[in-house]
Amino acid sequence: MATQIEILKDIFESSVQKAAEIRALLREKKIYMIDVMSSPGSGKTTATDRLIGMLKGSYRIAVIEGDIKTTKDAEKLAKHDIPIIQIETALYNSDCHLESTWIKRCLEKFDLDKLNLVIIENIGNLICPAEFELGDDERFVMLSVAEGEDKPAKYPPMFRSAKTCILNKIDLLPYLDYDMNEVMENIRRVNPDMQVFKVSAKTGEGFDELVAYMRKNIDAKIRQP
Ligand SMILES: Nc1nc2c(ncn2[C@@H]2O[C@H](COP(=O)(O)OP(=O)(O)O)[C@@H](O)[C@H]2O)c(=O)[nH]1
Ligand SMILES: [Mg+2]
Repeated sequence: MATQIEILKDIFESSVQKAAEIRALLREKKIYMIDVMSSPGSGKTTATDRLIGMLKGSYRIAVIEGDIKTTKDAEKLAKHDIPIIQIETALYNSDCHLESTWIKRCLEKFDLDKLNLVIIENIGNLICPAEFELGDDERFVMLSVAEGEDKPAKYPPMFRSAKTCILNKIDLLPYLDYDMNEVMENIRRVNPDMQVFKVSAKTGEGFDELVAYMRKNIDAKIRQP
């Protein structure tokens, strides 16, 4: 008799399953989780540093840092004296994205009863992190003006998968031939509902608006009866 060949239809199945478990856990514990994605160097760590500084008076925050190698980003945030776990994917085939199974392990290590906000800094790359559900409440895609206006058009899955775009490094605009209308048009074409915040993680410009928006979303989840 011929061997029955099975086709694995959903290679992301276990990852999606874990993400669903994470979502249920975070709902029960009333914790808001944000996944921050971008290409390397657009400013995720610098912005996370600033956001923690602005939010830690109101929320109990933990961070999950993803990189292929080093604990450099975790070290930059250590001054905040909050729980931080670094994932080095060099231990897992140098994967270019974070996976829900690892996020679940991190959440098991945190004391979840003492947290209400988890920020994940995903691996720097505009491609595969978009494909892997982590069970978060919201995805931020960060794009720095130094990367050019065309990235939303070139990497549509990333810009479609996130709800919010943080356009960073606007302090550099005087030194660049950057067309703000063009980038906004490229974003709108891929994701018409995307919320866009224009900021400088270096100077802090635009962060009051971003933080107000974040507070509204976080509070809507963690303060519900
Ligand atoms: N001029 C300027 N530089 C920035 C800004 N945000 C980050 N940087 C710099 O960009 C580089 C990469 O930032 P980092 O936060 O490490 O990016 P990540 O790789 O996305 O985490 C560092 O040298 C930062 O100091 C910004 O708003 N303006
Ligand atoms: Mg970083």
